[in-house]
Amino acid sequence: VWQVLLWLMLAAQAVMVLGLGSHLKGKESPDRPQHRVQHGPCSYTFLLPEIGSCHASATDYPVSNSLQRDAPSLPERKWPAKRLQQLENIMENNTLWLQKLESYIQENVKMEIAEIQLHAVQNHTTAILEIGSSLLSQTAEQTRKLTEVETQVLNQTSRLEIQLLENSLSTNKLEKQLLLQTQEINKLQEKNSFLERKVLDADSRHEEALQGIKAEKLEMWGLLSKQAQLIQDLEQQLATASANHMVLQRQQASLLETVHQLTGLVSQCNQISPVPKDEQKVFRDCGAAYKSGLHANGVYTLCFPNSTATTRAFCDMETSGGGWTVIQHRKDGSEDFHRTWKEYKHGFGSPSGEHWLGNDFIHRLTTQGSYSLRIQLRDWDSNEAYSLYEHFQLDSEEQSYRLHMRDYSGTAGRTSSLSPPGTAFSTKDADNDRCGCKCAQMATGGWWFDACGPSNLNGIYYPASSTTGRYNGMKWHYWKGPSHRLKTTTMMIRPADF
Ligand SMILES: [Ca+2]
Repeated sequence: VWQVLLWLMLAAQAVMVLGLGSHLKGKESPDRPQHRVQHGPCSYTFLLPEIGSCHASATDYPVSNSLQRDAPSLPERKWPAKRLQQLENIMENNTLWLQKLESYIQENVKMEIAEIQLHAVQNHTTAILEIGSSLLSQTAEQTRKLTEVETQVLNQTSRLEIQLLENSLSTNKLEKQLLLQTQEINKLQEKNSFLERKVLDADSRHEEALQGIKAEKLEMWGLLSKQAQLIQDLEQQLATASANHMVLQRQQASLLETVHQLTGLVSQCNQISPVPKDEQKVFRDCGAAYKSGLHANGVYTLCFPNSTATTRAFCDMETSGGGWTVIQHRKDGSEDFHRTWKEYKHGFGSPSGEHWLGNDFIHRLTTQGSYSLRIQLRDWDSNEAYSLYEHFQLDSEEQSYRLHMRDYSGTAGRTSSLSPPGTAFSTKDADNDRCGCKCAQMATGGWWFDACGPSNLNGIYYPASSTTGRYNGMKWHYWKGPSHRLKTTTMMIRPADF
């Protein structure tokens, strides 16, 4: 483009050189002739010089203007022929020059277009190359990323494989453990069945034991009810005991007086009577003495069965046909009956007064034959009553002088007041009763205490002045109640077939 412009400028300069004078003059005239060249979108306009106003000759102003042909024709007379020829030559030269210029411009334009096209192609190629390179770089990036991903996947795969291996190993271990567990479970099941059998056995045994325990429980209930009754009695006795303390003291004084009187009587007896001849004989029992013709009450000498040993006993030869060997007698409370086992075994007191003949002798006598027992009672109002047992027997000392009696009758209660058959003898130092307590210590004296039973003729001797009964007093329950006061008691035995 710049070259084309350069060429145009050169052409303009040439025109100016050709007709400067007329050119200046032509400016002032708008009707001056023009020449237009069209080349594609570009158009070139050339102004042609005016020769008419020029006074100088054509030779003086040599102008090379090829456009003269196109200029308006001037009157031929003003132009000399020579000059015209010159102008024509110049015009031809200019025309040639312009043609050259035109072709040159065309060539240049072509080159320019080719260059532009080349440039565009280059730009395009560059852009494509850039796009290609960017695509390449993107591809490389993608490839790199893919490689990374592949590496990660490979790592993961190897990790998973390792885990799989570990898992299979642990599975093997677990299988082994499972096997062991199964074996142990089998063993345990065997043990369990064995234990179950044992438990069943134990259950049956327990059931039996339970039955036994239930029976014992029932017995215990019976005992408990008895105990409750006794406890009630005891409470009553305790309440009265304190109230009667003063009374006891008075009784002691009166007793002392009685003892003095008795001492006087004994001394009188010693002075009066030596023992009768008949009484010096030895009998098996009072029944034998009676049958030998001795019918007087008194103290007789009796021999132990199958022995040379003797003892002395009071014989009642009057009551109910006589022949009774007195084994217990109380009448005034002069004798202490709260004695030991040994004392009850051998006997104590005086045969003519208050007396206990002795368990040993009673046992021997009642086991070598069949004997009856009669219990004679009198209260402070002189009421009398008796209890009779057709059959009476005492076991040995080894068997705690157990009581055996049957065929009860009498007036001292419709029910027997003795403890049930089989009851053992107890003293303050020998507890053989059926009570958790010690009846012999609570009720005092030696007796066949059950738990503790409805009778005790060896309890404390309470005189008439005592207002209420006491649990530890002499007692024959089914005659007139547990607290009815007794004045005299006699227990005596006789052969059943007397
Ligand atoms: Ca006891």
